[in-house]
Amino acid sequence: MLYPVVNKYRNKISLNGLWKFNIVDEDYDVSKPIKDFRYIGVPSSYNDLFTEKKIRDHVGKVVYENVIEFPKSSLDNNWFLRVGAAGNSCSIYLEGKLIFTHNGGFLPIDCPLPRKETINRYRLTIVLDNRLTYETLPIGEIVDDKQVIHYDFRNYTGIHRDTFLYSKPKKAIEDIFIKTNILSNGAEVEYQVFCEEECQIKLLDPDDIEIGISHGNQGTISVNNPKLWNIGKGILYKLVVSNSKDQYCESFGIRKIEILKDKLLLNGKQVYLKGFGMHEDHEIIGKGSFSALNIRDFNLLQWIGANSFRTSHYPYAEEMYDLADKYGILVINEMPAVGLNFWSDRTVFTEGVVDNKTLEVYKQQFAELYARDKNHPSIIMYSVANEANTHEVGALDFFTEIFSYIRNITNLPLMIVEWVGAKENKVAQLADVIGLNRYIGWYSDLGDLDKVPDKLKASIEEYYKKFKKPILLSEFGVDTVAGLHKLPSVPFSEEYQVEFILKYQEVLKELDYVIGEHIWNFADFDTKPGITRFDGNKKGVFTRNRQPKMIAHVLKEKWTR
Ligand code: GCB
Repeated sequence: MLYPVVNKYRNKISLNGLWKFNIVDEDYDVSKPIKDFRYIGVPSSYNDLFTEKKIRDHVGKVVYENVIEFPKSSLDNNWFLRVGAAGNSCSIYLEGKLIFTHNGGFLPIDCPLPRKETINRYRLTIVLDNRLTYETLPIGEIVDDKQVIHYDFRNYTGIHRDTFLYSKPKKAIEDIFIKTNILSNGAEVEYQVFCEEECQIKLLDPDDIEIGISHGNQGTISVNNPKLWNIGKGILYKLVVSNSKDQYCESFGIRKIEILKDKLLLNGKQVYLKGFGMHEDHEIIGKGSFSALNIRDFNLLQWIGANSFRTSHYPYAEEMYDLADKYGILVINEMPAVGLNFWSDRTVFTEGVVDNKTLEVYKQQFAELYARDKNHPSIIMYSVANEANTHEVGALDFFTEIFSYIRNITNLPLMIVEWVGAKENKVAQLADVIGLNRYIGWYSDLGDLDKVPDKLKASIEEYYKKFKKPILLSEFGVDTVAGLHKLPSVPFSEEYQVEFILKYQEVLKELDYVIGEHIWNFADFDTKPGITRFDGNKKGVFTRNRQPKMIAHVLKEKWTR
């Protein structure tokens, strides 16, 4: 899947801006133009834009309507609607006729538009359904018409990412796969182009100077003295693929990722991950993605000296990976496999709950994720799930199937993020890296940080002894109210957050199979209401508005030393 671009052969027209919107019933009649509506901004979640609870908390369908018009010269090309992401599932109608459906709120919708020669203007309707079930990711349950979710972020809904009409030629360059190999005397770029026509391939160096050329849709181009993509060095090469009817320019980086003897290596050198689990979450726009806000996040990552983040708990907007490529930040790309845990005795991995149907949904979404993200040098690993009930017998079959499916598609290391103890865990042997989420001093032993060293060490060591895999401490953190200071510290104070994180870091320092620390969370974020959530989750190192808490200065000092 290639991102829409504008060039001599291709066009794109933004559909961001105002749309007509409303919450609707099951039997909403799409055949007629929307009558009863209010205006909404795209991209954005709709939940926090209006003043009524009935909209904010709506469970079910909503409708977005707009009128699209094609440019005069458009008949030579095929046209598509691209929605970066809209959740959770969507149905797309042109003049009231269903033309496309999509399941999954975090990956692109790429819908061919069957236009007629004589008609230039069309009514475009997008019906979204925010219900989460066992056949969606994340999974959820509808109980008494209410949405029940077993994970810790808002089920924000809306057209969340950039939305375009775009065109490509009739025999277009459909896709480009790029793989790089670092050799003792240089590097090589292996490429495969999906196109009915034969293409010419030009390789441009980071200064846009042509350094190689090749013909044919599959091949290899050598690079002398390659400049390697690295942390803080977002060095990008380009492949310009062209033929008489089309052209596409795809960026990539030359770098090598390995897991070797419990270490994470980037270009042959050991890397210790410093960073965060993040969320796409902001006031008012919810999960809407905006360049300016994304840039702020990257500037904060750079300022604090982070070298990496996990896209907890779902794939982020394309631009986040583009920025990571450019800033030289490592990304662990997480599937939206969260909620696979009812926090009770109920079994998750069983027929009728998370079963083969869920598995198919998972595979489909991984295929879409890979199709979208395969060429980003910043992506160093895929995280297959967060805090699933991996102690259940059924989890082993489920994840065996998933790991083997993913391994057929990508060579990148795979991580699973765990909450269960090593002894009970039936799945972690499948992974290359084990992510552990630990909250000693918060969800257990609240306020008693003296308990951290022994308990944390024991729980990490237990994993290593049993599975012999490198470990990333993928979550640790405490809710912290910005501005609340206490001496001596108490939970929720900024002092407690500092002491907690320093305590954890002391332990990690001793364990040389730990490949990194990802603090939970980069910034405060909104959650479903709960008595442990005061206006959302406050474990951010930054506030929801992206200003530093005290811990941010401490981390900056340590991470940039
Ligand atoms: C976790 C989850 C994360 C939560 C976090 C918390 O283990 O993976 O989604 O937000 O704990 O703060 O409770």
